[in-house]
Amino acid sequence: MSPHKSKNIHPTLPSLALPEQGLKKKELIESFKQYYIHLLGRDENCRTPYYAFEAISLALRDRLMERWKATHKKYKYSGCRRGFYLSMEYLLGRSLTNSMLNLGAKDAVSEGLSELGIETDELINAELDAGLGNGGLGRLAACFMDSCATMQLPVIGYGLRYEYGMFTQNIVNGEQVEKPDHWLRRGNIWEIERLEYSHRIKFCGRTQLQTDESGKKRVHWIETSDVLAVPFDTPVPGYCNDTVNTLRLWKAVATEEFNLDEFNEGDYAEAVAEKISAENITMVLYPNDANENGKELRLRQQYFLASASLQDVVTHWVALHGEDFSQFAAKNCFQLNDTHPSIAVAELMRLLIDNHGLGWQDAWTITRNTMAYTNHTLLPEALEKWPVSLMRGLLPRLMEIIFEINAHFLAEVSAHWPGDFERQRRMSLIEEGEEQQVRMAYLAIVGSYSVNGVAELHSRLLQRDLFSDFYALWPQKFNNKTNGVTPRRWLIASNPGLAALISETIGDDWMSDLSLLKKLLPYAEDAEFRQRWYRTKQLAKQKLIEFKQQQHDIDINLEALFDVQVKRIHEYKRQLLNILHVIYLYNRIKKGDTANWVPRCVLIGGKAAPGYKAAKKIIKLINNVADVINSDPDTQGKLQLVFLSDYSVLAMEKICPGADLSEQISTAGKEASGTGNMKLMMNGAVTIGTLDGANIEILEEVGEDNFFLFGLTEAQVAERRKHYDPVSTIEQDEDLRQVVKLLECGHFNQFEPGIFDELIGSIKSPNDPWMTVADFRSYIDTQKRVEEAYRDRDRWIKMSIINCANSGKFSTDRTISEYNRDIWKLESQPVGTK
Ligand code: 26Q
Repeated sequence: MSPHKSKNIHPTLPSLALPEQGLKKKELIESFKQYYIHLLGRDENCRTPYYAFEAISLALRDRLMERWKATHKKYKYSGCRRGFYLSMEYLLGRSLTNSMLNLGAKDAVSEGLSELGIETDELINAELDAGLGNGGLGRLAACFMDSCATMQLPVIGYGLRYEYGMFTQNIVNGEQVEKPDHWLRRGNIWEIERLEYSHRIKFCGRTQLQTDESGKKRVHWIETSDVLAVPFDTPVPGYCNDTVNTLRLWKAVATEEFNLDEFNEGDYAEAVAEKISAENITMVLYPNDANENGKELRLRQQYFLASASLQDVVTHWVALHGEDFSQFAAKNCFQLNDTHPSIAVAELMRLLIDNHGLGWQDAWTITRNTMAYTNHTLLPEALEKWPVSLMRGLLPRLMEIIFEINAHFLAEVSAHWPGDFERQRRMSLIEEGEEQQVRMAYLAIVGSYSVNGVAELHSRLLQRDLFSDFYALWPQKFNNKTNGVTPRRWLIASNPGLAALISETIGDDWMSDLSLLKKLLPYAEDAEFRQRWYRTKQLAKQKLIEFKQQQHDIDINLEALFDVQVKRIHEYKRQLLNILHVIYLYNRIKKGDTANWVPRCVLIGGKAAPGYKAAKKIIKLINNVADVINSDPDTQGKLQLVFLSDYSVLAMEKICPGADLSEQISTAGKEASGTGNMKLMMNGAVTIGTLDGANIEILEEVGEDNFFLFGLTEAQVAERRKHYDPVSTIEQDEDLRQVVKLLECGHFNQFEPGIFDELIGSIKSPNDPWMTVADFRSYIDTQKRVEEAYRDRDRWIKMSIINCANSGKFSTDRTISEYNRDIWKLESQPVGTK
């Protein structure tokens, strides 16, 4: 019997009224003490702040729990349409500050704790980051959860509960060394296990056509190896509004009857090994932010997420509506965070047809009206493909369904373009070749009613290039949803100093309507306000210095321009271009060309995928250049280069308040959107950037006077590529020639000959896809304009204020309201706990 159908075995339970738990200082602290002393068994002699962190978190969790229940009830009884966000990644970071903030309990907690002699910051720092994601896409999912709850939308997030999150990065001899991140080693105070809502996930086995009593044919997927999906729920509070949504993460657990036979036959070790292999599914997050094709475990993870989540929704549906699916599409929609969960298209078909007896056409109509797909990449090589042979072995029934979807789809294509076999070949869900492969993006497009990119340019390029055939067939499916970031985490919580200054100046309504930040604009002309803004920035820079000093003993100059590039290390993001500029500055210092010098501290941080050799070499280069520059007496007070190791959500919370300059320098047409650009802008950093991703929209918001634009446009990149000749560009540019010479002569790798040869070779190649050399001159000249602007403090502060004031568009509240208006069409569900 499905868990949803079970009768309430404690009929008195629902009326078990609990005393209301206030958010007043006194009540919170009573509750804190109760947990600290009685549940955790600690007292004032306890030396580690961890248990106090747990106790205060439990006290807050209780308060969330009431609201969580109330929200759940509201959704249940209103019978509202619901949205489900399917994502392999949620980069949540820490939760304590967020819970305090969204519950409106920040002051009560810190005052109460301080009366007990406890420093709230110490407890905040005892929490580990939940790093269940790689970068932009994972953090976007977390920001979306915050905004959905804040806008009181009935959205559940579904994901995987990885035992190990994103690796931690150590730098040893300048190189990245990965260390596993066992973030759950002390448990996770914010989650609740819900065994009763577990589902069984099938793998392997074979299919068999059977005829039932009524003569109806049904496919049975049999002889499978099953794994249990056990949900762990995390509360997602909205901002001061009593809504608490759910993030449900699945953990893989071996089924109970696990290989009884083998146990009984005495093959104990085999049986235990298989159990472990089942539980491996959710053991570790894949640390690639681009496609690492063909790994079976990854496909297992994807199907595990899709199947568990869809079964959850479908069993819930059946518990309420029986086998009547006529309203299913009217009441449910699924947003696919990239193609990672896109096997959901075939899985929904399977559940509807094989488990609930729907016909193909009915099931297809439902599927096509419930799925929506978001693409996050323009790099064709990063589009996911799975070998047919692999999928057939692991998911035989799904492979059959995909072939059938493809047959129907190709019939549509041929009806639209009769006789155009070349187009059928191009659009087929199956790529032919030495090895047949399933094109997951095409499956997602064919099975969805909406396809969106994550910034204007990105969405346009998807239509023009990557998915042009599909756009020609179904133009109405395609749309844009420019990304955002949640201002609760990325401004209010991370930069309390600036948030307070803003609220003192324009009130605090901006916190849930970020467009109101525009009210700051007139204050850019107010000298006293600028002075306060400057002081706030300096304080944040000081704090950033202190944060960095915990890692490394380096004296950073507070007066320097803080020039920040933090993001995954990838060739298309062009950290190399940044380094070329640093070497250029260094060379000028060495030549004595330092009139009107603006001191600069270049901070670069990011992780490289462990298997991405070139990215790892870039990290090594940054560290080697840093060693040479920072230890040269000539650069003192003028130039520093710092590699920020182990970049993470937590690190970004410390970095963005203190940044002056935001480096967004990808090759035009390659960065889908970027979201670090938005976080930095919101905190008053000025962008130096190419016309790429959401940079273009940032530029539109702030105007050319408040943005340092450089580089080729996407169209110019395409044109230049035809006759790209970096070697002659280098020869003709004296500054660049000297920079490349310094690199080639081994100045930064004196005891490690040749280690950078490949990197240097890559930018000198006419086939360099990222065309780093092509943008060098424009970048250097624009950096000169940056210095001029920074030298004029008043002008710089004005730019900083104007950037923050115009960042309203980049709140995920705006993004989510657009998803909702155009795709989800959910009704907001106000919750009252009273
Ligand atoms: C795929 C297959 C196997 C293993 C891993 C992966 C994988 C995992 C993560 C592929 C891609 C990702 C993440 C991609 C990502 O973060 N993209 C970024 O998404 C942001 C949010 O939309 C954008 O702002 C960035 O421009 C985009 O690079």
